[in-house]
Amino acid sequence: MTALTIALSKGRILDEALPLLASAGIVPTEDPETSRKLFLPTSRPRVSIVLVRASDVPTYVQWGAADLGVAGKDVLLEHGGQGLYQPVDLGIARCRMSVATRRGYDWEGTVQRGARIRVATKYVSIAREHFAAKGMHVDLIKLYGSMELAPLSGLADAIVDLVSTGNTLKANDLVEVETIMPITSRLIANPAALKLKRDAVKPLVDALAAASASNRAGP
Ligand code: PRT
Ligand code: MG
Repeated sequence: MTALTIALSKGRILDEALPLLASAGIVPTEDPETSRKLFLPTSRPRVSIVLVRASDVPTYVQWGAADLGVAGKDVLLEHGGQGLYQPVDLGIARCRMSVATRRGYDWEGTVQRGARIRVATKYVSIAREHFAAKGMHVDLIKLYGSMELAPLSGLADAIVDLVSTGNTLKANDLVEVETIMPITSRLIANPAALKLKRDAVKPLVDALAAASASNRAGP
């Protein structure tokens, strides 16, 4: 049987992907959260899981170091998606990409006046495209974390960040002023693996599509 490698990231994607993989008959033989191994064997003899940073998952799959992976739409849009198939929206790790400002900031007025503003974000491509489509002039400031700090410290007028419960924004006295897009995580596949390892990959893709069907249907 063909060997298969699946790239995942620890945290919410792993938590929500494991039940889907389990229904496809793939269960890690060690606890991924506590194991120090980066390659985890599974209940299927030739299938293993490799744990990498969330933003590195598309890179592993693009170069064929992993055959399949699970990555957020945010990560895929920033990566560009070159050399990747995205056969299934798994409907997991659901959140939204939003614009937020300090409470009390006159966002509507700023947009109407067409004022030039500073926006801090880790998601520069998504932000650039969003504001260009609105015809807004923005200076984008690239950050790697703690975006909430930017409006509070005066670094930027607004941020573009992921929001799920909204608790992080609320705790920092920030408000969501625009929703850019809903975000879920997708199954991604290396095109060559999809062809050359079709007998192993196709049933797994189909099983994951079936297991995630109720996620996509929504509540
Ligand atoms: O942490 P690391 O730098 O290694 O990578 P990462 O942050 O990309 O990984 P991880 O595991 O945090 O996120 C993986 C994927 O989960 C992301 O690419 C998203 O597609 C998805 N996801 C879903 C989220 C959230 N929900 C989310 N709430 N990713 C991040 N957040 C953060 C958000 O950035 C903000 O800081 O959680 C905070 C807001 O949460 P609420 O609930 O307070 O609104
Ligand atoms: Mg994180």
